[in-house]
Amino acid sequence: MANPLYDTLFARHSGRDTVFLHLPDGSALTHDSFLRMAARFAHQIVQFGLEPGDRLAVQIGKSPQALAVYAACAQTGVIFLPLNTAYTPAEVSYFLENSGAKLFLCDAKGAEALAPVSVKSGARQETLNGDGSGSFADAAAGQPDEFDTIPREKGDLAAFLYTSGTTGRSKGAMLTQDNLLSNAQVLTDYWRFTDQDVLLHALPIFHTHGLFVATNICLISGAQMIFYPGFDAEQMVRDMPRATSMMGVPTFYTRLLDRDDFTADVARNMRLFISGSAPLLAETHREFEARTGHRILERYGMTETNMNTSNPYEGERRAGTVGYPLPGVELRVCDESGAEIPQGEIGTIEVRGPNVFKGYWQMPEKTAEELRENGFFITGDLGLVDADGYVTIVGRGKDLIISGGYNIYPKEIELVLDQAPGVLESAVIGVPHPDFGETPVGVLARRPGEEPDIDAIMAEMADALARFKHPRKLVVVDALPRNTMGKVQKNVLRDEYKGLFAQG
Ligand code: MCA
Ligand code: AMP
Repeated sequence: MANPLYDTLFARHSGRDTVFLHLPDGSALTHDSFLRMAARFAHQIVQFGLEPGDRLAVQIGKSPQALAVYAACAQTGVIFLPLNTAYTPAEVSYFLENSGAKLFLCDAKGAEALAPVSVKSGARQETLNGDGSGSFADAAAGQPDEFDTIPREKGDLAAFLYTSGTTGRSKGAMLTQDNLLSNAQVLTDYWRFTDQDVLLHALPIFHTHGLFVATNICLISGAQMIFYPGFDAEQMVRDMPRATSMMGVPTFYTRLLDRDDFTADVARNMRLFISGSAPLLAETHREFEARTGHRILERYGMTETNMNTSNPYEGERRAGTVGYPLPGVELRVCDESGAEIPQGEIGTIEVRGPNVFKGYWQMPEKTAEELRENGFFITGDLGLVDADGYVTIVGRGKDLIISGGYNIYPKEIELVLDQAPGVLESAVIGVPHPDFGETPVGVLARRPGEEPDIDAIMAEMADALARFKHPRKLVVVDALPRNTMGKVQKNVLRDEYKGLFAQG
């Protein structure tokens, strides 16, 4: 094939008048119209001087146009780099500079604040808004609606997704065409997606779950998507009778269950509910089955690996587990040295397969720390494999908080808190939250004789970090608990503050 990613996901639909997206205004977009838009974008990208291997960063609202930029990148061999729309200009600045993006597409609303950031990084900035308008769309409007696909190999890079780290510095995970394709193909078969499916798509498309899992599967199978700008439980309940499947983070499921109008009848045409990105409580699994008769299928993945495990489609979907390693994915549980430990015991999960990324962009040392020479990737998740082969994740070796499916690395917040006047040091912990699963709480040790100004700290936070990363509470104490080695005991703090957001 000339360009495996473009040919497999997109070119197969060329000339087809079948529906690809159902949009919130009631209209539908066909595969062919979508591909013609993508071809115009591809011409424009090339006209702006981008070549295969260059990076195109986007921080834009969820729209068919945003997906068309992804398709245009595949067709031109340009590396697609989507960014969370919640990131502040300070955060975006790092991603543009680190990736060396040549072109940056943003929403007109944020364009002024982002302009200095683009200038500093050397990226050309153009706008593309959630409604499809903007300088990029205007420029592309006059371009031809067919584009000669640029040949690529399956080992060529297709996308960068940035993932934060325990040091607080984000790393660009380099994903090849084959990383994306091999996984999407396996998942399409494993979860039995066909062109008869209609997927409720309410996830963001700047992360693995909404883009490389949900969207790629629909493209491979020819399934339709009911494409929402974001998650709204009321809309989901309204549209569910005309859908067959849904993918979501656990918050989607708890929010649906909070509604009395979410009933078995509403879910009557659904064949599959999939959950991932964060642990689904066994209790949510049971409540969902009692309400709808459906057993949620939970799976486990990472930005660096796409999906690793899944509960079975036909067999028992076991609550509290993430199922079996997917076909082609090897999974082992190891001690710190990388030696495999006996079945049933808890250790670090490592995975190997065609899904595993190529490494972190321009960070060979970080890559070497997490990707073994033998190809196994050290996930940082703690888990075990039971006698039946089901994988259970029991915790995280890495200091990570997952809030509503978004990853928050405490170090990033601690770096902001530690600089605040009156703060000697800080520790950020994740505590249970009824809506988001977990949420960050900042514990500040005051400098003797001084008092931190919480409002000023939160104002500083607003400039530095995306809203979803902000601690929901800051607590001031005299000193942080430490063990005999002098290390801050986050487990003691987690225990002390675990009831802060308890329900009822
Ligand atoms: C929004 N807010 C959040 C979150 N989302 N705060 C903490 N955690 C969040 N996840 C902020 C908003 O800015 C707002 O701030 C306030 O919380 C309430 O917003 P609300 O309207 O309730 O939120 P929402 O817009 O309804 O969003 C909640 C959501 C969304 C639907 C759960 O966060 C979401 O779509 N999450 C999915 C993330 C995802 O796709 N993860 C996959 C990553 P204010 O106080 O200003 O009002 S891929 C991955 O993890 C791997 C590979 C995998 O396995 O899939
Ligand atoms: P990300 O860095 O956004 O790719 O997040 C990946 C992390 O999300 C994994 O390393 C896990 O800690 C977590 N994760 C994903 N799916 C699940 C799941 N089904 N259960 C528990 N944790 C999960």
